[in-house]
Amino acid sequence: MSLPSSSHAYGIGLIAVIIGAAVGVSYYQLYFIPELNAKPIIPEKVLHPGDTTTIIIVPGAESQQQEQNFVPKTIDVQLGINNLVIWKNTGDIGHTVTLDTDVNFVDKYSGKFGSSGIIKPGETYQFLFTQEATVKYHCDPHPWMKATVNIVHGATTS
Ligand SMILES: [Cu+2]
Repeated sequence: MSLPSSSHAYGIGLIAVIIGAAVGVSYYQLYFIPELNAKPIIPEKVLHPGDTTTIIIVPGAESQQQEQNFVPKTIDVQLGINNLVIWKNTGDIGHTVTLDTDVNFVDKYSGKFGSSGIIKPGETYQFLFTQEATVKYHCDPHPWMKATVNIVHGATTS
């Protein structure tokens, strides 16, 4: 009669192991994975760079005859150094900073790039870049206003 009772104990032990594994797997899927996805690991220097990069939207930027609109038109931004970029509209009419439609870019930390609407004269739009990318953008009302920001590794993040 000892055989049935020991196999019974074995059965309970096996069930306990299965339940334990199931609890472990669901904890991993429910809590651990979302936690990882929600908080990308970004160096402190990148989250709080010592410097900023300013891009000026100059007066007359809306003119197709004028070469200068976003100044500078192409710029390298270094992660951990000056990766907080500020667009300042110094012109007389509103403009936007809008991602080109053929560019697939979403910053893992800051999300979607681009001003939510018109940047009025005297106002600014800013974006914290946290990963390497080539971001081509334009102005929505004046699509001939085109520019590029290259986000590259900084000396302190390599
Ligand atoms: Cu414009």
